[in-house]
Amino acid sequence: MDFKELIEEEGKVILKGVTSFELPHIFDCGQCFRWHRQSNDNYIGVAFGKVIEVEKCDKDVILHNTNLEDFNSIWCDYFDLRRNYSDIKEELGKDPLLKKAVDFGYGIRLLQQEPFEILISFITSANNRIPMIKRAIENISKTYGNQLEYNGKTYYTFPTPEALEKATMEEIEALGVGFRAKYIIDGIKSVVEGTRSLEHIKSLSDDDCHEGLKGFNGVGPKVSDCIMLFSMQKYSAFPVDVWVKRAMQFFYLAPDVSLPKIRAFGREKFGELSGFAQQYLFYYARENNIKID
Ligand code: 8HG
Repeated sequence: MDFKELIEEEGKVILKGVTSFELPHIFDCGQCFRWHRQSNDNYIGVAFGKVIEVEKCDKDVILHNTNLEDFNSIWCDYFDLRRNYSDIKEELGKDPLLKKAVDFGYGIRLLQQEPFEILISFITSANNRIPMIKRAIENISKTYGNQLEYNGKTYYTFPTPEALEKATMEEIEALGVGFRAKYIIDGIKSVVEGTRSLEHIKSLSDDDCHEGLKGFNGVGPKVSDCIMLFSMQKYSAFPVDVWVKRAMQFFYLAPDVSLPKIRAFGREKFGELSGFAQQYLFYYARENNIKID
C-alpha cells in the first residue's frame, strides 16, 4: 500500500502520506493518452466513464470530482495504489545501470486501464507518434463517447465497443488513425461479436495472454506487450519500441540487436518485473532524448 491515510471531503478524496506518486512521471511516461496537464500542474483525465482531477500537494494526493465509494471500487486499483513501489525500485535498482532510469522516474506507477480502450489505443500507436495518437483517441472519444461536464468544461468518455460498432472504416479513418482504420474496425467487430474476449484473454497466463492478443489484426508483439501491461496486469511484458531499444543499447547491449532479441534479453534479466523496468527505461530514454550512434 503506497499511502497512509484516506480522508473523504465534499467532492474529493485526500490520500495522506503517498509514496512513489509523481504526476508527470505517471501521466507522461507513455502508458496513457487521455491525461492533460493543467496550468496549475494538476492533471485531468477521463477513465471508467468519469472525469477525474489529480493534485499533488507535498506528500498528499487529492483526487477531485470523486468520492470514497468510487475510490475503493475504481481509483485505488486504477492508480495501482495497493502495490509497494519502493520494493520494486529497490529490486530493480540493484542493477546499477537500471538504477539511473529508476532514480529519474521514481514517481512512476503503472495504471490499470480498461482493456478495450487500450486495445484500440495501441493499435493506433503502431508506427505512430504520441501527439498523433493522443489526437486520434480524443477524436474517437468526441465522436462516439458520452459527454461529461466538469467545472464548466465538456469531456468525453472513451466509447464502448457497441457505440463504435456503427462506425464505417471511412469514418474511423477520418479521425486521424490512417492505415490502422481497418485494424480498428476488425478489433471492434471481434469484441462485439465475441470472436475474441478481452476478459478471457486477460484471465490467461502471461505468455498465453500475449499470444491471444496477437490474434487481433494489427497487433504484433510490441502492441500486444503494451496492451497486456497497461490493461491486464501482466508484468512480465517487455514492449520494445524505438525508445526502449535505444535505452537497452545505451545501458546494456551491442548496437545491432533485433527487437525480438532485446525483448527476450529484457524478460530474462528482469523477470516478473520486466514491465516496470521497461517503463522506467522508456521514460528515461524519451525525456532525455537519448541517441545511439
Ligand atoms: O509506454 C510505452 N512503452 C513502449 N515500449 N512503447 C510505447 C509506450 N507508449 C507508447 O506510446 N509507445 C510506443 O512508442 C507507441 C509508438 O510506437 C511509440 C511512440 O514513441
